[in-house]
Amino acid sequence: MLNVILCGAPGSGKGTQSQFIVEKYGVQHLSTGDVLRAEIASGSELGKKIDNIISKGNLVPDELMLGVIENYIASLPADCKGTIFDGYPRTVAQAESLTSLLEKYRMDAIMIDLLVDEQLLIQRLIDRGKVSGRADDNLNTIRHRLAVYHNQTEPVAHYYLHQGIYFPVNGNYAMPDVFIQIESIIDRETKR
Ligand code: B4P
Repeated sequence: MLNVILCGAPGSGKGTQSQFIVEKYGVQHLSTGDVLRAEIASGSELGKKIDNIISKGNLVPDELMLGVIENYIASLPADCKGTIFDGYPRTVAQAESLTSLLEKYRMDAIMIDLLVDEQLLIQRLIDRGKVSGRADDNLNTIRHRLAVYHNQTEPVAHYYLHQGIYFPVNGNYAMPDVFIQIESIIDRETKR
């Protein structure tokens, strides 16, 4: 089973690379960002609360995210080839919860960290904002999201480094060239 925890700053290409991984390896894709946006689109009371948080560039509370992940893992089909955890965990508390859940279900994982220069991240998100209509893809919110990333999400890399499953990737290149690096890590690590 192939479980990949795909991390990186906003706009680092997590969603983009997840699609390539799904196509090549036939695994499931869990994007916590997509799950949250679907809840917003449903117009529920919860969705309104989430919208208020995301549009300001903040992270949704850990307890809420844990519920999403628990439900997801518990409902995986028996013949599942694995999962891309796209955008989860974003805090050390989320990483600890995910470790406990994976242990409970006897699942292994590797963590791939997409590293991209800050100027490029900002440019990509501004470009995406022109077509995505996402409330969080504007310059002020992008700057705040990057600050949140440095404060709350970057420590997650150290957490996985200590666990010995941390694999950095240079995400500054064109999409197919980023995927070549990811492929080589997955192919090498799944042969072990
Ligand atoms: P996400 O939906 O995860 O989105 P993201 O970080 O903004 O973007 P991603 O890295 O997926 O970039 P993409 O491939 O689209 O999060 C949104 C929000 O949801 C968060 O800010 C937070 O509020 C909330 N949230 C989500 N998960 C949470 C959690 N676990 N806990 C709490 N809150 C949570 O790429 C960006 C753009 O760049 C695209 O237009 C793409 O085409 C382009 N691009 C990608 N790779 C490129 C490349 N190599 N070269 C050129 N362009 C590239």
